[in-house]
Amino acid sequence: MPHYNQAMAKLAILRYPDPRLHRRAKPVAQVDERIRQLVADMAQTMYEAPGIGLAATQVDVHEQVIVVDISDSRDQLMVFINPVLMSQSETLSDYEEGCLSVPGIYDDVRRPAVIEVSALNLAGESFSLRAEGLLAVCIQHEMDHLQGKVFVQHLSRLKQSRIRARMLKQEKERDQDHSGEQTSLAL
Ligand code: K2U
Ligand code: ZN
Repeated sequence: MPHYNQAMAKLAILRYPDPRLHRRAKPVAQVDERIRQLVADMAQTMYEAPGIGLAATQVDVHEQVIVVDISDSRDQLMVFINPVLMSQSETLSDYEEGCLSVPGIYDDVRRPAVIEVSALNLAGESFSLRAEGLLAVCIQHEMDHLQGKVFVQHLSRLKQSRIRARMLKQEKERDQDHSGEQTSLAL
């Protein structure tokens, strides 16, 4: 877990089909204290979910910030600010993806196997990275989020409608449980 001098907060993750997940994120104008605090909060949220990636869109912040950590030791945080896909291989690969905004849903998505991405780091410096394997999948999955795209949109229309129905049912059950708790607390 990286060390930051400000208190960190666990942020609420938007659930599909929340329309805010489909907003396009704006470029970060200045890598300042506010962005460093956002990254700290996103990293904590990702580690606690647990997940191996998180995009600012998922925590209802519509700026181009992504955090990734695919390490087993969970202490190799990668930060991508204003990421740009510079190249992608013709070779495609399938990976069974999940998403913290679509809990319980996993399905195969085909993406370019090797990518090159340029971004700013937390110091505001530009860097480029060649990625393959799970790292390439994760970065592309998170960059989709910044474009307002959720991985289920790579699936068939039929699957999307079934997933949407299941997510809405899950949310209704959660709301009922929650209102039940509130009622019992009020008694
Ligand atoms: O919701 C998110 O964006 C976090 C995603 C990142 C991800 C999705 C698919 C493939 C790779 C990364 C995941 O929910 S993090 C959970 C997870 C953990 C290990 C492997 C795959 C997914
Ligand atoms: Zn996701």
